[in-house]
Amino acid sequence: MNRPAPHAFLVGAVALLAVLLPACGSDEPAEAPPDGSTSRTTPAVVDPWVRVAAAGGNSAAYLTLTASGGGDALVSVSVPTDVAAEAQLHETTGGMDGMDGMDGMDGMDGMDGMDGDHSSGMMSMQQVQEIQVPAGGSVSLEPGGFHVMILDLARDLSEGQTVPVTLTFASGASTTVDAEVRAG
Ligand SMILES: [Cu+2]
Repeated sequence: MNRPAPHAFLVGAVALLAVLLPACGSDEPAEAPPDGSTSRTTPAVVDPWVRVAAAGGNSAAYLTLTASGGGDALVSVSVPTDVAAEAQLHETTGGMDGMDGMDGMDGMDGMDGMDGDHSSGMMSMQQVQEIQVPAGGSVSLEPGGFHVMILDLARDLSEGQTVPVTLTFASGASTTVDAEVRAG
């Protein structure tokens, strides 16, 4: 019996959904903060959201970072422990060989169920050390690309809730945003 457990199927379905969702167009840059005159302004966080998921599983957060001044880089992320055990910076790629990044991610065991399903495309992702925000530009964390991986959820994430996500930058600055839970 190779039938995946129901929760494993759900993870696979969510992963597949992430692949199928069209990439959002580039968002308009946010307006500069009031004190945007300095070159080391913390990047602005635009439209943060988190995908609906069940306790015990994984989720992902998406947002756009806009640097009105000098560039910066997102170097770490965290969520409260009553939300999930861990958050990581990840990048999804279209390759078939990136599964090494999944080491230790017990919650992703269900991805095995997608092995051999080459016809629908395979999502692979890996942890990244940083996500660059170009000076005067922006970078989008969106389905199919960079994302904040949220591992081992302590509770259900239901549509309409918000999750505080803390972003720390190479400059040393950190900011916490409330990401809205959406079906995706
Ligand atoms: Cu991920």
